[in-house]
Amino acid sequence: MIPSQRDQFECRAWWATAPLSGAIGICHLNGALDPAFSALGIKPLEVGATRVVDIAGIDEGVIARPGEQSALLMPHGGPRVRQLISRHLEASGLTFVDPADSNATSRWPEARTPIEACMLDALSVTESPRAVELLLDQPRRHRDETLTPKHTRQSDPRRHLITPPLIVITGRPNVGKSTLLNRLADTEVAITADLEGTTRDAVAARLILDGMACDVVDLPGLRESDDPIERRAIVLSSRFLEDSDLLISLIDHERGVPETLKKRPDLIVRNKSDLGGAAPRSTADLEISATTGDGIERLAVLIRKSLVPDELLENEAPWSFHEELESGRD
Ligand SMILES: Nc1nc2c(ncn2[C@@H]2O[C@H](COP(=O)(O)OP(=O)(O)OP(=O)(O)O)[C@@H](O)[C@H]2O)c(=O)[nH]1
Ligand SMILES: [Mg+2]
Repeated sequence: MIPSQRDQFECRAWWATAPLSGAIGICHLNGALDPAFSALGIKPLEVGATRVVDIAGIDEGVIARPGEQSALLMPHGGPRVRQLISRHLEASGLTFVDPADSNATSRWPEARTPIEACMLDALSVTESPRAVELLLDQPRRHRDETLTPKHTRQSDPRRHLITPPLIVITGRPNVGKSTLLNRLADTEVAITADLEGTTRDAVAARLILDGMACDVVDLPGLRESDDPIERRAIVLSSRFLEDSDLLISLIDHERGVPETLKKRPDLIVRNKSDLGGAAPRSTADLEISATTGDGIERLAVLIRKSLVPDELLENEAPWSFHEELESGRD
């Protein structure tokens, strides 16, 4: 994109990250950078350079300058730091823009084509390692006129590589749902106990499963209960069932899928393989032991394949991964 005369002198800024405590924030600066650097008390930075800097006495962070007119300021991402930096920059004459009101090309002036701008947009939000190579290859694929997209953005399961899919684990009490979530997360995110009704409320964690970022939710066990709070928690958790992109019905070595399950599961996984047991194996797609870890890697692969099949990852056709590619602006 050739910047207009106005763009060359004006510096615009926007936050590419949500205001979450503890995270790193990314603030894009685009336009004439020297006034912005001096407002922040940062010494001029060459194109391609990255430096740790004091940001106007507000925070310490990193600044990177990928292009003549673009820089990325990376302080701590908490709401207070972000607010102070925004105010400071606005007081120095910078304009903050809402990314939703601008198009990818103006957000990424260093991109050589609109498709590259869309790719940079997608790369800035995806948490899935599997998306990276695919996205980097899209400018080539979109240039090749012999290839045509096979899906729209919304119908393409590869969208799950950009927006983490919701994976819900449901099942009877005590089958090991929380133990499985902890095993997948490789840390204790949910309380487990040999006691029915241990999980009273849905517990969620964002995990990378076979290279794909997913939000995995562990629900309270489905059972009749006299406790009004537990009954309410079970009703509330049913909305996760409705919204799930992938529903896992976890069964154990003794009992099968509960008849009360409101939505047909995408996967039936039989837990506690270390205990043998009487429950039929033939109904399950996979056997695992959440305690020993047996079958957990196979489960991660099965989840990813169920959501984004191998043939789509290997498919050479261009990917409509960005809404601007469909609204005809490319
Ligand atoms: N032997 C064996 N025990 C397991 C396995 N997975 C879970 N358990 C045990 O089963 C019991 C129940 O596990 P939880 O993870 O709390 O079960 P849950 O399905 O979350 O139960 P609720 O929250 O009550 O619905 C605990 O004592 C676990 O240690 C497994 O693969 N093998
Ligand atoms: Mg539980």
